[in-house]
Amino acid sequence: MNNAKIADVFDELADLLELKGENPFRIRAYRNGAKAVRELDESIASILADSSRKLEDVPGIGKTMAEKSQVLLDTGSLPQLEDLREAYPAGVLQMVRVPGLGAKKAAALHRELGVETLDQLRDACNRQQVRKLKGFGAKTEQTILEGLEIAQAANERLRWVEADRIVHALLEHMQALTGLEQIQPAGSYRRGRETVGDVDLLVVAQDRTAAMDHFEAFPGRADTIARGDTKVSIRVGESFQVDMRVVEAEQFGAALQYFTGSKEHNVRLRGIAKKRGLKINEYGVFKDDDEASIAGKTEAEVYEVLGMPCFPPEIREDRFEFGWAESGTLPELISIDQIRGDLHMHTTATDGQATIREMADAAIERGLGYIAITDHSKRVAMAGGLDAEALREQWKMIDQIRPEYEGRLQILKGIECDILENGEMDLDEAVLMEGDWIIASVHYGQKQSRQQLTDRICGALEHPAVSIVAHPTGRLINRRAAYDVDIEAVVQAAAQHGKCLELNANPARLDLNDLHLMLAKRHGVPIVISTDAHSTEGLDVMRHGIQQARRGGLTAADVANTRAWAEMDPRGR
Ligand code: DGT
Ligand code: CA
Ligand code: CA
Ligand code: ZN
Repeated sequence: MNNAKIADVFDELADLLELKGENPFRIRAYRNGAKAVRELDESIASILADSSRKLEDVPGIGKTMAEKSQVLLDTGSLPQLEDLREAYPAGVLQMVRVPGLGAKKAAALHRELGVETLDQLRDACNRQQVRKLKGFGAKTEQTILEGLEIAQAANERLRWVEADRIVHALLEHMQALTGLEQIQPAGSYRRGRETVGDVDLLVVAQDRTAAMDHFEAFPGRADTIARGDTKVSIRVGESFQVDMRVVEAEQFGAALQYFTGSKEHNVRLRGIAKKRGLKINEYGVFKDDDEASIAGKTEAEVYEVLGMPCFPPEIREDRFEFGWAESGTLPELISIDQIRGDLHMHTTATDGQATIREMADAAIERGLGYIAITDHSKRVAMAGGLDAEALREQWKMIDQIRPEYEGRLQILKGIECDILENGEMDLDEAVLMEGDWIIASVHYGQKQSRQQLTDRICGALEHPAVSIVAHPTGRLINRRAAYDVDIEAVVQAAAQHGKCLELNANPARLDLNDLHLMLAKRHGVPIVISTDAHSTEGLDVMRHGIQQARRGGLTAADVANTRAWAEMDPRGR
């Protein structure tokens, strides 16, 4: 039993006693004890082993706590803890830590509804059982559901958007800290990777201990993994880790550069520094035999003294960025305000939740100048896909709606037409040619051979009516691998036939990926970043697509929907 484990036991005891409704003073004594033990700079075991010293003399550790520590060291457990664990299953304890819940509410849910796991809790919320309890309401139910999402935030690597939710909750929590001067997430999160292994937070604060304490008080914290002088690691949800480092203001830029990484980028940078007779680490840039750093306050100055541009975090992977810097060709990466239209979205005509007008209004609110309505074709029967007749009906409706949006938004007639298993398009060329923007996509037969899939997609790109292929590899991040397709052949076919390829901005898709995007750029194939929205809020995922495009090194010139519709209209009308 080391200090950290003993501290965890005290914290758990405090939580369990709170569930039981114990005297708040006793509960606080355990919490203070946990904190004292965790921050001790020598081990409890060695103090107890020293007959000339008494553990209860350590501030924050009373007589009871000292005795329990002895029992813990001797036996590895506490009878009282075992009893309480029987009374309150682990799931109930997890409930206490769900943001928005706390001990009182968790105990009530356990007592009144017999809820014992987080899954059961979610069920109870969804069946609207929770709002019936005294002291709970529909709003609490909603808060709990949101809290559950954070608390249960998957194991392993999270999709970027899931890490983003945690980061936002954390940033909001940390804003309440008095004396907070700077806070910035670094690591793979800042680089915008598709998935994030853990979050690395950097903080400048007037009071380091207070900052660390406040961080540990994050309601989403499941437990503390480690706490040192300047760094705390906590677990959020099942197994997601967040590291927070408190750094000096003068070193903030150096720390930000270092902890943003990537590791490979840093290794290269260290080599560059060395050639200039400099040393770089998380504390600053140093002249070999000099003590004071010559840069470190801001990231920009760190790069500047190395003769490097301040690379956008999304490209710090040691792929092309150093070459670009050397030749002075670092691209001006695309930004979201350059996007002028969204060319992939669904409506109530198939599996979308909003009407054409609702989507149009939402698009205007988001500053777009044109949208394409692209519902599913008939092969996607599950979603009520459209046949030629239904599609022409929808297009007639668009003709009627257009005048209302004159001068504000162009509404284009589109379809997301399936590429059938045999390679044919789901709808006839005649009807497809009447549309403005025809998306082709694979939804069925994803298990086909590489040759079949490649032929299907390249065939679609050759089809005279088709403008673009959507989510070209079909992967779902953390869920489903890409289907087996020769992406190089697809890019070449797009180039040959003058067609676009989609970067689907849905954070679960981000398809094409960064490497594919670079490939497309090299072949001069225009990328269209689309939301594939199924609701008005679905239009907001554009930012994820932009982040992915930046990781692929794309500029506004590489992305077709940064242009006015008239300039990219495949039919030229
Ligand atoms: P992740 O968490 O697996 O998604 O990826 P990162 O990139 O966030 O990696 P992480 O959390 O292990 O470390 C954060 C940053 O710290 C990393 O991007 C670069 C820096 N770093 C970590 N270990 C090393 C190292 O051994 N050498 C150098 N130069 N930098 C390192
Ligand atoms: Ca990380
Ligand atoms: Ca880390
Ligand atoms: Zn779609």
